[in-house]
Order: sequence, then structure tokens, then C-alpha cells
Amino acid sequence: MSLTPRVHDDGRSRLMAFDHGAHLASWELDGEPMVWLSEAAVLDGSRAVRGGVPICFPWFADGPDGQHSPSHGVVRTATWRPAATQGEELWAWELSHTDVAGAPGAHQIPGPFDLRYAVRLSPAGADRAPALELDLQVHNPGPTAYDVEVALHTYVAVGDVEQVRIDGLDGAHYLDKVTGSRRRQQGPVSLTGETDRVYERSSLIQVHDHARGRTVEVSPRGAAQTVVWNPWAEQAAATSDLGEDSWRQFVCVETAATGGQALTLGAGQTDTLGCSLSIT
Ligand code: TA6
Repeated sequence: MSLTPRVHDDGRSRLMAFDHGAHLASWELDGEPMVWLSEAAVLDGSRAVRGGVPICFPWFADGPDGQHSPSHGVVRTATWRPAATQGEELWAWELSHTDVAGAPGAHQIPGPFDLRYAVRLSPAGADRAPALELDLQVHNPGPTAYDVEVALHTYVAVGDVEQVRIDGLDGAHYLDKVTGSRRRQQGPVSLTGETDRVYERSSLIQVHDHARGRTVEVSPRGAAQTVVWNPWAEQAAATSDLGEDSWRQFVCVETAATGGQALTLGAGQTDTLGCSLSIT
């Protein structure tokens, strides 16, 4: 049974989202993809949607100890509850630890949580295009502080990932998860093969998409890290919901708080992690 999409179309922006994972699945601006969705994405609720902006919580990848499952936590495959929108929000959802009590991996959840996720479009200005605003509110209703890993795993659509240059990470230290080495970025990031890096910096990222002659900006908030990922050809061919050549069409620029930079949620505390996407 296929998921029911929520669609917004204002003549410039077309957005699609699912209650499954509170997943912003795609954004097209003036007919051009901004947030990429795999043509091979599984849209029956049986797994996370490939593309869009998966919400990684309460752990990232296989977790701080490398022993957590499923990948990227339990909320991107949960059915979130639609919530009342506030102000200019297009959609809002809520999810609590009680909603995922029986889900695979629930026994590894580090503490009680209440999440609220909202999607908003900032209108275009005189000299700027519309911006997509994503905000995840994380509340700890319990009496004890605990750490959570959080990420908005954004698939930024590009014309050809081999022609992409990414500014904003020059000088930042990073963990290269392909080689296991720790390095420091020299100049713009270019991708020449499988790329999976956790940068210890969260600041404005510019994705120069030379194939399309445009720049996509990712402006993070409330995070500490930026993850840059592309599986490249071999890994993509082994991933059923990626499809043959689709790896060229995106680069993930993820707004993240993981490992030593995870969010510490004090008793009764609420934190917000989010990002804005726009085009220059
Ligand atoms: O984006 C970083 C990463 O953790 C990669 O290691 C890769 O696993 C990617 O996420 C996609 O993960 P997924 O579970 O969605 O296939």
C-alpha cells in the first residue's frame, strides 16, 4: 500500500512530504529539483524514503558505539502525528518515544522524548529566491539528562556531483569514514569517489552546482557538524533504492550533532536543530 503524499504547490515551489518519517521527500523550485528524491525510492512505508530529508534520531548511522540498529535511528520509519501548524508553517508533525515503543531498535532509545518537526517556505524577496526552512524541536520530558544524536540528512539535488565544489568547510577538521582517517579540509570540497565525512563545523555551506550553473546554500542552526556524503557508483549500484546512475544527481549535506558533538538534553529541556535551503 503506497504512502499518501502531502503536496504544496504555489506556482514556484512544489513540495511533497509523507507522515512516514515526517519526511520532506522533494522540493522543486521553478521546475528544477532542489531536494532530490530517488526514482527508485520505496514509497510503501516498509523502509525509509531514499532522498528528501530523512530525520536521523536518536542516533546517527549505527550510533555512537557502532552497535545501534536500524541505521539512523527509529523515527524516519515511524508514522508521525500531524500537528497544528504555527504561523507560516506548511506542515508540522509530532512524535514521542511512546509512539515508537514497539519499533525495532526501541530498546536502544536513550531516554524519553517529544519531537516536533515543521516545514516552512520563506517567501522570495526582491533579490532572493524562496527558502525552505526545516526545524526539529527535541524535548526531554524526563527527570534525567541524556545525549542524543540528531541529523537532518538532506539530499541536495545537483546536475553532476563530479562537477560540484562545496565552500564553507575550508580549515575544518573531519573524520573520513571511508578511510577511517582524521584530516583537515584544504579549500573547497570536491568529490572524486565515495565520500562520507563528518566535519566538525556547522556554518553556511555553499554547494556550487557547476553543471547547472547555480549555487545551493544550506544554512544550519543548532548543530555542531556537517556531514557530506555521496555513495558513488559502486555503493549506489549495490543500493536497490538508489538506481544505476542516480548517484550523480545529489550530494548529501547534513546538519548534524553526533558522537562527541551529540545534543545533551537536560531534564525538561528543549533543543532545536534545523536548516534553511535556498538558491543564489
Ligand atoms: O550520510 C552518511 C551515512 O551515514 C552514510 O554512511 C550512509 O550510510 C548514508 O548515511 C545513508 O544511510 P542509509 O541508512 O539511509 O542508507
